[in-house]
Amino acid sequence: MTAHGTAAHQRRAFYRRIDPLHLAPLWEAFDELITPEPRSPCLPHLWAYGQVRPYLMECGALISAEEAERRVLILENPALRGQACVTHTLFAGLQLVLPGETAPCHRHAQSALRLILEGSGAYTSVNGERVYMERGDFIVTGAWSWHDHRNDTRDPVIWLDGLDIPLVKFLDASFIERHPGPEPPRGRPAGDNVARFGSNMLPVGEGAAGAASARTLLFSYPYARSREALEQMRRTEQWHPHHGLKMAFINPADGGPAMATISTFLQLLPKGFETAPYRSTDGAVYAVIEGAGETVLGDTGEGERVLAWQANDVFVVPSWHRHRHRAGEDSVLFSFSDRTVQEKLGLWREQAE
Ligand code: GTQ
Ligand code: FE2
Repeated sequence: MTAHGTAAHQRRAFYRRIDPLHLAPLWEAFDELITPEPRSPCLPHLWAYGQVRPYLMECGALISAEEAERRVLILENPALRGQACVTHTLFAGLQLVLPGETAPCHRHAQSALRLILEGSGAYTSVNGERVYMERGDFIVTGAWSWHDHRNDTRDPVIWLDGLDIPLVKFLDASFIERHPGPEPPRGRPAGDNVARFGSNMLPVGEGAAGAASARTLLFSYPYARSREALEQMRRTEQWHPHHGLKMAFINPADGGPAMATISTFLQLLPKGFETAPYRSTDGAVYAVIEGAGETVLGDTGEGERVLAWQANDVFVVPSWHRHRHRAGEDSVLFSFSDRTVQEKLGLWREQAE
């Protein structure tokens, strides 16, 4: 046997001897563990609304919102089947509440966002305060806030859920509590939250902004307002080469992200605009609110992947996947990612070309 062969043999024999002690050699795994750049196993994928919606409606006949607690179809990353993950840190799902239904009140350690895709006039209540839903609205349910959903309208309501379920699971920090009574505690009147915290003012005497910034103050971001901001700003014609016109939703108390664990964005891409190649370490989930276009992943030619999208489609761009968006029409994209978590940990990076 060669000297090299002997060494390899001796090493394997050694690994077998230490194995029962739950020991393993780092040097055999090092290059897999500490890679020169991110190598996400997650795959890019698009869920076409027209394709998924009929199945979501079938769920309506299969189980009630009450029995399901939440009637949601999970958008599972094709590379992470069975794990309820759209990326390693984030959960995404489509939720249906039919006319007359209530999804019961609970609270949990996980933070949730809703992006309304279909229906008008249903509500979710956050700590008892009703937030009436219109298409495109972005609503936050901060960690440990009581929330229930109710549809008193004549049409189904469907929205995209985004939660930090995988992240909280990874940290082994999950808690949930179901509200004991049938009725959730009634909070402030509808509209109070936007008036109180979403009007470029903060109530004097409700605590310093510093103390408030830890909590989710503002939980209602009506589309009419954010869309109007984009519409006004587009007149300057100052398009960012990599983002078009992209705004981050913020917590008005400190200018930080609207949610503690999820960054959220709204982006306008005018008809014909193509963003320059870009990648960042936060994998992102996009929902198409308006328009149609495509997102090209990978490099031109070899390994290129095209996701063609239209209104209400949802797609995922994994971490460190180079991509560019092309808008075939004036388009508005909502997106969310774990960027704020990475920034807080000093990990976030981007590469703009
Ligand atoms: O609406 O409260 O998609 O608790 C997953 C967990 C939605 C919700 C989800 C939840 C909810
Ligand atoms: Fe929930």
